[in-house]
Amino acid sequence: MGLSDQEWQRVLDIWGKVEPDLPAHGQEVIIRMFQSYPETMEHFGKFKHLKTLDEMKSSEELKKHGTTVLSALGRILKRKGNHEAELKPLAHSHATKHKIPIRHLEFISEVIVAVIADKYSADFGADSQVAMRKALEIFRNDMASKYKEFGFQG
Ligand code: MNR
Repeated sequence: MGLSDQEWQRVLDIWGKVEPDLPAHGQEVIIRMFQSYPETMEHFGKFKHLKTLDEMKSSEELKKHGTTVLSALGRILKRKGNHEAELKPLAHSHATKHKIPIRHLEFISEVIVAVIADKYSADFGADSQVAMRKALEIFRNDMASKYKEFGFQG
């Protein structure tokens, strides 16, 4: 099921709040993902050595990666589901190179919603959260079907 125009509007409205502070939020998302779901760290040769929260917070490389992830996600959300061109290369690298299970995309989706809810509670009410979860679910479903085209069961 797709999102209504109103739901996409809610998604893009809250993204508009998140966007000016993308590096800080990206850093927070990656750190929370690593802390809440430690197995996600195993995909990252370049971050495996980070042991403590302080080490994670001090890593410019981690912050840069967080920015990369949220920038890509923002470009996808702005397509309002019409995201084939943006999704395909991402699905290709995550299926064939990084080998990221869909389960881990669920983890990061939960973390993204939680980080936005923490920082923008006044602007991220129940209806906006529902809309964002739906948008992230569509993203994951489309990643999953592309994964299969690339021969990765996810
Ligand atoms: C790289 C976006 C979720 C693991 C990248 C890159 C982008 C990206 C963009 C850089 C270009 C490339 O390699 O395609 C996303 C988006 C995600 C997401 C958007 C969901 C919202 C995850 C999850 C991971 C993971 C979940 C693991 C648990 C990786 C790894 C790399 C990478 C590993 C390569 C890092 C490096 O530079 O060595 Mn991703 N992601 N990603 N990603 N992602």
